Amino acid sequence: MTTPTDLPATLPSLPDDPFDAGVLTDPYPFHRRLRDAGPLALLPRHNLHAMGRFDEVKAALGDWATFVSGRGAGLADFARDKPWRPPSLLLEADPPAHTAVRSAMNGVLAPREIRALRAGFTQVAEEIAQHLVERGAFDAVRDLAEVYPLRVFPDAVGLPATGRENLLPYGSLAFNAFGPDNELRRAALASAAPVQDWILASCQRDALAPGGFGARIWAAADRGDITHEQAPMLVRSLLSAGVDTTVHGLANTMYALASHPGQWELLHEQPRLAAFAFDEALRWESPVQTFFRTTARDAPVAGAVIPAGSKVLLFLGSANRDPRRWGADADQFDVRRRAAGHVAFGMGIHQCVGQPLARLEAELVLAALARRVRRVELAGTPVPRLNNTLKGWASVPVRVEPA
Ligand code: OVV
Repeated sequence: MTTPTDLPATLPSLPDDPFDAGVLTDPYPFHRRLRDAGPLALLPRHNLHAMGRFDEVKAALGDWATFVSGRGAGLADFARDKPWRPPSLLLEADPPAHTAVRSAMNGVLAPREIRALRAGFTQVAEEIAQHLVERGAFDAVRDLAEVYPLRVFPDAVGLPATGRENLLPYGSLAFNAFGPDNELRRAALASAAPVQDWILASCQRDALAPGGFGARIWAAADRGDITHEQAPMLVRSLLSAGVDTTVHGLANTMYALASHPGQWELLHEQPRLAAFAFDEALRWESPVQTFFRTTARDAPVAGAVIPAGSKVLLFLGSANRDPRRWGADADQFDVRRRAAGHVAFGMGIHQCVGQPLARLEAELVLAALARRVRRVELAGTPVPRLNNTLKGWASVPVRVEPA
């Protein structure tokens, strides 16, 4: 028996806790060490295998039969640990059960359903942009990123008018809950009960206005595409994954642009770059930084084997800055880059089903601002917002110069 001499006898191991406040605030130095340690590493702190390079992260996301989601997309292993809520029928499911459910949701959120929202969403985007430019200085998180999605998304779903203030806390809870039993997760779960009650009630048929995404999910149940028991759970998926993600995506895009005024100038000269600027921002500072999978069988990765039944942490945000994929300037924010192909929305059968909606929101509000604003700059120190999964900002003060 010979062992290849170019392979390490044991996997590289990093002592870091990727969920500690320091790494969550600035994950990029840790990402570099993780990628440079090898294609596969151990994080003994949480008994995890981890991947931070683009090729391996993408391959694992694509291999749903080996890297399963049904045992949870967070640290908890549903084969052993009780989930904090009934598992998602989309995110935390595998084929064959996942297939019909996903197909129904593809229909509900199909590009042509999304296109029908364009005119109404544009009007709100223009109104908000106009108002912000008149103010001259504003907070790109509190006054923009948290405002626009909440003006358009709940109406598109058909949610009740009262209680919408629960949407952001619920998203924050769902994404914190993927992490380990740390302070962030405990604090989120401690105040969850009233928020969860409102969410559950809002997923029921009689709570949802006709014509919205919620009603369309119930209509799919009436047609027999999904069951009536599945319908409220799928509305819940919209409410879990549809708000905080777009808020963080917009906030991160505004942070990227405000901290790179030359990039804003390019966008102002060519507002049709808005969609590309958003993709590049998703790559450069991915709102969803990580997802877990569980190995359903021994999984060969880069000459090593992850044993069956292991929790594997996939660093999407690190894959999106891997110089092996993006070049030596991977850490640079450049709206002219071809950022398509990033894994900020995931990849494969679980790739974000709400992506067309997220893209529409971002494109419209960024273009509305880009046309009206010649120059953007930071007007104060941005304040990070910590979450076990989401990377983003609590505050990004900016000053804008009208065109
Ligand atoms: C937090 C989150 C992300 C993605 C999907 C879901 C939740 C879901 O509930 O399906």
